[in-house]
Amino acid sequence: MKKVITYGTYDLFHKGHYNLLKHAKELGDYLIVAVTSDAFDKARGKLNVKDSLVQRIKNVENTGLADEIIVEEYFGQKIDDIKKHDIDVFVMGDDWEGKFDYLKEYCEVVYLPRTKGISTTKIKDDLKDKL
Ligand code: C2G
Repeated sequence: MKKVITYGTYDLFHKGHYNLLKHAKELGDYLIVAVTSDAFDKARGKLNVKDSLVQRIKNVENTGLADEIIVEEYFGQKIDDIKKHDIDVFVMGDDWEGKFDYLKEYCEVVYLPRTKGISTTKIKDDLKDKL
C-alpha cells in the first residue's frame, strides 16, 4: 500500500486546499493529513489563524479525502511521522518548492502546483472589504 502524507493549517478551508488534498490522495492508496496545532503555527510565525484546530480538522474530515488525520505539534515532527507511518510520498504545494528536499532521504517528495487566485489571505481581505 502506497502511503501519502501532507501538512497544512487549512484555515478558512477553500478550493485550493481541496484540490491539493485531492491530488495528494491520487498519488497513493492511503492519505494522512497533518493539521498544524495553534501552538505550532505561532512558533513558526503563522499568526492570525481564524479557525480553531477542531474546526480545521473538521473541515479536512468533511472532504472525505483523508484516511487519517494527525496534528503537527513540533519542529522535526515530519521526519518522525514519515518513519512512524511508513510514508512513501510527502506532498506539499509548490509555494514550498525546495523547502522539504531534506526529506528525500526518507521518502519521495512531491510539490504540486498551487491553485491560482485563491488563498486564506485573499478570503480575509475580501471579508474586510465587506465590513
Ligand atoms: N494550497 C494550494 N493552493 C492554494 C492554497 C494552498 O495548493 N491556493 C496548498 C499549500 O501549498 C499547502 C496546503 O494547501 O500544501 C495547505 O496550505 P496552508 O493551510 O496555507 O498551510 P501551510 O502554511 O502551507 O502549511 O508544516 C508546514 C505547514 O503545515 C505548511
